[in-house]
Formats: sequence, structure tokens, C-alpha cells
Amino acid sequence: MAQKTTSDAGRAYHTQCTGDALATVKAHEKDEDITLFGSCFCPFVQRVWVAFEVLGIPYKDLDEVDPYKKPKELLEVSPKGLVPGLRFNRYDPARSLNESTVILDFLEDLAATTTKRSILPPITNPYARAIVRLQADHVNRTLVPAFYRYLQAQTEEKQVEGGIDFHVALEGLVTLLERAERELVGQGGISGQGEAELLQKGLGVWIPGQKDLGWADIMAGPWLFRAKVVLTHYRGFQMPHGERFDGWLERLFEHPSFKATCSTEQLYLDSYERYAFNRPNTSMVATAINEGRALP
Ligand SMILES: N[C@@H](CCC(=O)N[C@@H](CS)C(=O)NCC(=O)O)C(=O)O
Repeated sequence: MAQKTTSDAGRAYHTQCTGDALATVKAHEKDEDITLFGSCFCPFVQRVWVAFEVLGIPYKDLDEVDPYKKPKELLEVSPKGLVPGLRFNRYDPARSLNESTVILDFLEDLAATTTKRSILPPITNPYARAIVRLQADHVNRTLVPAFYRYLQAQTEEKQVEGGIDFHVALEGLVTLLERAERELVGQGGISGQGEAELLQKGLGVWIPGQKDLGWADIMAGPWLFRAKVVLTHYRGFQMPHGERFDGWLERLFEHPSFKATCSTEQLYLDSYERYAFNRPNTSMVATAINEGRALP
């Protein structure tokens, strides 16, 4: 096990992006039909942000919304005061949407009639779309809660248990990615490169040679990235290794649309210290984990 950091330095969460993410925010300062309400450290926001980038949908980026202070303009777009939220400025009164998974569905549908890009397999292949959604379901109901349980675990015993559960959750995702590949790609009778590419659409960069991020990459990516940075530092966690897994993470983390939404590592280390030491009143997510309830 790698060395872990064991004392709370009392660092506060950041309120402005750094690095590549800051450059992306600056490139999206002008008014657009859609405003994205986000916070620099938030993985639920990062999902939506990556999807905007991949799908090529214009947006104005408000990256400095503090969801813990719950300003009025955030509550107007997101009733619980959680980021991400979207505001549709062309309506009067303005319309809005919240919930990262719902927003992803919305952006996918919007792109279908505007930019014509997609992060799902084509609608003509309903089974492939369902398999990809199964991956996302696993991310949301198993991987994401396991991440927070592990990070917030304070006793040695709970940390060991949390580490095992998080590994099992990762393995579960890999099993689903392998299943998608086995069932959907390369099953005899492919007539050429064009057909092979069509079959791989929306399955994401798990597939070697695939350049486009897919649904599961975008759903899981923000927590995989935080696992690499934050869990390694605070829990001595080691990412599983293997040619396929390493290759997948490299393609994902190095993808221009993913990188464009990443701040420098220190921002995440500072912002997640409060989770790692399970400080009281850290967030609604942290409280739900401590009370054994479903995430907000
Ligand atoms: N289910 C929501 C969760 C969003 C969420 O928990 N966002 C956090 C930031 S990472 C937040 O706004 N927390 C504010 C709080 O805890 O009061 C989604 O998927 O969009």
C-alpha cells in the first residue's frame, strides 16, 4: 500500500478552477443560451462539463458557484442548491435543469438535433444503448457511493473495508465494459473498418483505438480521476493495474475534452481534505454517507 497522509491541515475547498480547467472557463465567459452553474472541485459538474465539450454545445461557464452557500441564483436552477445546474436564458422567466444524469440525457438529445454528435451508441442499436446505460447505473449506484465511503472512513478497519469495496466496484465496471466489448464489437461477419467503427460508437475509450469518449467514460471519469489523485494521497490507494485498465485510464485522462475540465492536482487534494478527515457538515453527500442514506 502507498503512503497515506494522516493529519488534517485544515485546508478549505477551492472556489476557482486552476490549470486547463481555468483556461476552458475563460474561453466560455461570454453569454450563451445555456449557463452552466458549477464548482471547480465537483465531479457531478465535471460530467456535465465534459459532455458540453464532447458534444460541442455552446455554454457560458459560471465556475465559481459555491453550493455550500446556496446563493439565490443557484437555488433558482437547482432546488436543493446542488451543482451542476443549467439555466436556459432565452426563456422569460428562465427555465432550468439540475441533476447531472438528467442533464447528460438532455445534452445528448439536444446534440442529436443540433451539433449531430453523440456519446451513446446509435438509436438504431437499442441493446448497445441499454448495455452502456447498465454501466452508468453501476457507476451511480455502486462506484460513486463506494468512493465516498472509502474517502470518509476514519478507522483502519473501515478504510480497509472501504478499499476492498471500491476495488470490487471498479472490477464490476470492468466486467460490464468487457461484456459490452464481447457482445457488441467484433462478433464475426464484420465487413470492414467502417462497420467496426459503427459498432464501437458510444462505447468509449475502453475500446483500444477509440478516440471518442462514451457515456460510461463521462459518467465514471470524474471519480476515477479523483481516485487516482485523492484516494492515493489520503488512503494510500493503488489503482488496479493491467494493460487494458491502464490503457483505458490513459486514453480517458488524456482526452482533450476531459483534460480541458481538469484543474491541477493540488486543487483536488485541498478540496477533498474535509472528506478525508470526515469533518462535520462537509456536504450533503458526506452527511448522506455518514447516515447510510442514498446520495442527494
Ligand atoms: N445528484 C446530484 C448531486 C450533485 C452534488 O452533490 N453536488 C455537490 C458538489 S460535488 C453539491 O452541490 N453540494 C452542495 C451541498 O452539499 O450542500 C447530481 O448528480 O447532480
